[in-house]
Amino acid sequence: SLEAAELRASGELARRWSRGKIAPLLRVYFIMGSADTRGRPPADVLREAIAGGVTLFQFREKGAGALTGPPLLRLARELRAICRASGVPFLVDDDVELALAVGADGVHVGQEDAPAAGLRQRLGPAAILGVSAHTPEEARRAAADGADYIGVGPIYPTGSKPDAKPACGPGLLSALRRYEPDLPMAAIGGLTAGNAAPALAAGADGLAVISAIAAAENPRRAAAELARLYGGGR
Ligand code: 3NM
Repeated sequence: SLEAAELRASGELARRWSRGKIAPLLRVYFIMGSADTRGRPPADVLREAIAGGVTLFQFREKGAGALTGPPLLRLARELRAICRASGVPFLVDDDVELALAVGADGVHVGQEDAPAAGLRQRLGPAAILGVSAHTPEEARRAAADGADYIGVGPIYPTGSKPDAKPACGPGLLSALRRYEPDLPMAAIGGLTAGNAAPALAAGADGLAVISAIAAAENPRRAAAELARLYGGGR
């Protein structure tokens, strides 16, 4: 119908506008839950990481011992407040209810989570919506469903996600970049400041990391080293 076509067209326009804003946010994309910090308070690690140059944060509370119920909500609120105070957008992995409850800036979902099209509808046009994608078809559908960016990985083997697929190497990034020249892409999986250059050369706009920052001796320095890959830094 004409109405559907118009809606699609305006969605396309909104996405194109947001692309210029989204790609820079992906540069130092820090993902963390309470299991990732080697026993240190997540709030402390997040503050240090932000001081080092994190550009986007995702709260991802997963795995054995993951918080639930009121402690989960309490931690999400605490981390959300830290991000708000420093102007770093706050995303929630997978849990849309939690994202809505704490006023998150957006959500990231995998292929096995809630479909992106319905999420865009639920979260509204201003939300940042990320979708994991591993094939050109998944990338195309994510873009059509209103994703602001895709997460592509694992680039290298990762110890942070037990059910991760086999490592794909930076080559998948260049393949997807050919299919989706304008779609912001975050590389993820086993990335560190020392091994991430090929992912950026292959067309990633940014680097999503858990352990490189959350498990680092010095999370501030670790984030700064990632930020320095883009020149300048802070
Ligand atoms: N998603 P680290 S890999 C959360 O391939 C996540 O989609 C992945 O942690 C994917 O930086 C991954 O410690 C874990 O390897 C990333």
